[in-house]
Amino acid sequence: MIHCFIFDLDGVIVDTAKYHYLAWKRLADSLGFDFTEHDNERLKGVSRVESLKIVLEIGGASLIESAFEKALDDKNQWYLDYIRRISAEEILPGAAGFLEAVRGRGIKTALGSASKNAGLILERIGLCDQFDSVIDGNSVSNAKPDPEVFLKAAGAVGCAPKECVVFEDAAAGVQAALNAEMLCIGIGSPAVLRDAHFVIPGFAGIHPNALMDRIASASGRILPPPTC
Ligand code: B16
Ligand code: MG
Repeated sequence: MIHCFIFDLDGVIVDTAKYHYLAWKRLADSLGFDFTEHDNERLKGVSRVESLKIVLEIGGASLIESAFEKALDDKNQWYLDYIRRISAEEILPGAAGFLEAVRGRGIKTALGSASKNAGLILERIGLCDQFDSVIDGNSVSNAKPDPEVFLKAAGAVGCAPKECVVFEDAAAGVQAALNAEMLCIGIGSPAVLRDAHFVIPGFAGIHPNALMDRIASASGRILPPPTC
């Protein structure tokens, strides 16, 4: 039986990938190589440190430890310049209504994000009170695809992994959910999220009651009838 929905943040609740891209591109420009939107796809769901390693690999560059730390800090400051200005307008279509409907149905909601800026983002878009628990990049030692973030999110709301469904937009996040032995619904392209139990394009027009039927057939478990 499903008691908790765990949501990734970037790419599921809010479209911040474009700001990550602009900040990483600025860093790549400063280091003298190109960084494309296509390259940026590889960074989705990946921690900040792992992202920088990928960016450097793309540019065929390397940095000594102090320069590596400075690059991480510069990128984050540039990213924060964008994030401090975002508002509820950047919530992805249908996400706010979906969260409300889920909570109205008595299902717990948790955030499971790799971002260390998740708290600020939730505050800026006004969704802090829509999550029973927030686990982010500050609360974990192991980045996705490690299951730590989702296991902690489940534990924080008192649910077992098999009682949770994860919503993820990134391949690394889907793997983290599967590693946590949770059912995973991909948000985005089935070609990218081929390991998810099933994929939806987003939350626009989606009601949790309709999803429960698909979750039941995906998991092979019998779920109780909707209560609302
Ligand atoms: P930060 P998610 C992830 O968030 C992003 O998808 C990924 O691109 C980013 O590198 C990572 O957070 C770390 O973010 O630099 O803000 O700590 O998708 O797991 O919500
Ligand atoms: Mg994401």
